[in-house]
Amino acid sequence: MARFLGLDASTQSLSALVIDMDTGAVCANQSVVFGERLPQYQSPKGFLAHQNPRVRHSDPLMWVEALELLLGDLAGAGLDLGCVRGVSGAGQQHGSVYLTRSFDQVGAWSTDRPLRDQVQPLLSRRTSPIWMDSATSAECAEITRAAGGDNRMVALTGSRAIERFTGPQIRKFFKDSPEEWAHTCEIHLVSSFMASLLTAASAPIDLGDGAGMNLLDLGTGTWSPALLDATAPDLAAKLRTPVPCTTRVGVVADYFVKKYGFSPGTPVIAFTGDNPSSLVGMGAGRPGTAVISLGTSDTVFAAMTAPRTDPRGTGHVFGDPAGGFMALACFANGSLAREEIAHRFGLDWEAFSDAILTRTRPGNGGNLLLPYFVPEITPRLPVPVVRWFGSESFVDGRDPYAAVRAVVETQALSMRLFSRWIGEDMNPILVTGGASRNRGILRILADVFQARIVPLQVSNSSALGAALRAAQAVGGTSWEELARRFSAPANHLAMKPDPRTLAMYDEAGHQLERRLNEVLANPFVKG
Ligand code: XUL
Repeated sequence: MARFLGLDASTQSLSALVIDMDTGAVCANQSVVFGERLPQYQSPKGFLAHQNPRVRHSDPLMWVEALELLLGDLAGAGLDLGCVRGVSGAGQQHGSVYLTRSFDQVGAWSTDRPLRDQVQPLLSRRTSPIWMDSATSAECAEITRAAGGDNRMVALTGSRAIERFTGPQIRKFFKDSPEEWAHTCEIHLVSSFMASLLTAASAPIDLGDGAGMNLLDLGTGTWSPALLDATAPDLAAKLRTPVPCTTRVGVVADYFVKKYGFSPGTPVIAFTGDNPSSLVGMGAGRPGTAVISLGTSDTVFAAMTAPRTDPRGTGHVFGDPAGGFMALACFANGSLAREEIAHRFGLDWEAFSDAILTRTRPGNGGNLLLPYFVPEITPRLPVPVVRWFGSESFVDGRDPYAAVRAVVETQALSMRLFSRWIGEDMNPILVTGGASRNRGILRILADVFQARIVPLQVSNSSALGAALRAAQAVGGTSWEELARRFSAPANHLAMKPDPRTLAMYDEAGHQLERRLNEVLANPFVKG
């Protein structure tokens, strides 16, 4: 039996998906939701509470415990992990883990003690800044200055210096915590950290996720000496050489063989970022298909036919696991903003969808909401901004249905606005993530983008992408064949655009841009 396991360490959960090459089936698809299974970490949404909304950290030990729980669940559900021929994984991008000793110095995990207890003494920093953290504006400015300006940053790394990116986060740690910094000998992304746990060795960062650090020279595929210097002293010594994400980085450690039944010598392929992994999971690793991912963050991405960067400075270029590069725009107020509105008005997801499909009309009678409940990445808003414009009942919070349509229309319109630079074909658009089965949300995406919106059969495209990457690297199956077998679109769930809404959404897009410009000019003023 040729089976491949893909893991996905996302913001709110750790998931596993197993594909079977013989039958073409997904034979396991399971998650551990941190808030539910690991309440002791006090991270109901996957991160620790902090009074400053710009600070967002998680406890890396929560991810370690989740790995054990998840493998235990799989084995407990009767899945024979001994049949797995290769493992790869994905992680929320940009988050970083800091160690006092290299995983290589640890050698092997002891089966006498839980993994968590063995990892704890290795941490030089108790918490990990994650992609939602935006507390590094000063460091971004310092790095940009040292590197020679925004344009130089973009030319080198594909992105401006960005608050959540790992380089500025590393610089802040070095500046704020000199003692812990002095004890740090190795730095990992969430992806390479998870791969290191699994192999009991220091796994290198891959080029896909590495591109989200403001440290990688995209032209050479190596760390940029100028950016390493601009970020922190001796940084080169704390990072392993980055590798293409098809690289075999080790084998599943003895600990997991003994405890969960993996076969000895099971190869582990480099882990990458959740978005690059999702790109191949969606069967979109080759240019020609754009993807919208509706998760904790919403992202719009596509494999690139030609090198391009975002003149507005909010978009990014990452490595595409299938070769070349991918373009991406990321929005922090994704599912958390939708949940906020649903929760505030006591609506379940069916009622949420119904509010769009049957109770409100495109354009929302002119009602408009800026739904930035947490600091926003795109456009760059350093503080939460929530503003209601329109009818009295809407502004006063007495119109739940209009509020639902308003949050989704603004999300879709701003995805369209801020992904134009990507310049790739945007019809059809594949859609993935938790909200990709919500018909109301698909309706608005189809009309705003005037494109056919197509969900996948499998909803966890990042874990699927990880399993496919393992199959490609270990089994040698081509990307095309893997996509044909496992990334089938659910055409019966596709949503077609209504051309009558075109002019109205163009106008709504202008309105939104006008409101955003007002707020961007002075985000700290209360509306
Ligand atoms: C991408 C980004 C997010 C995280 C969340 O740049 O910050 O999409 O990867 O998982």
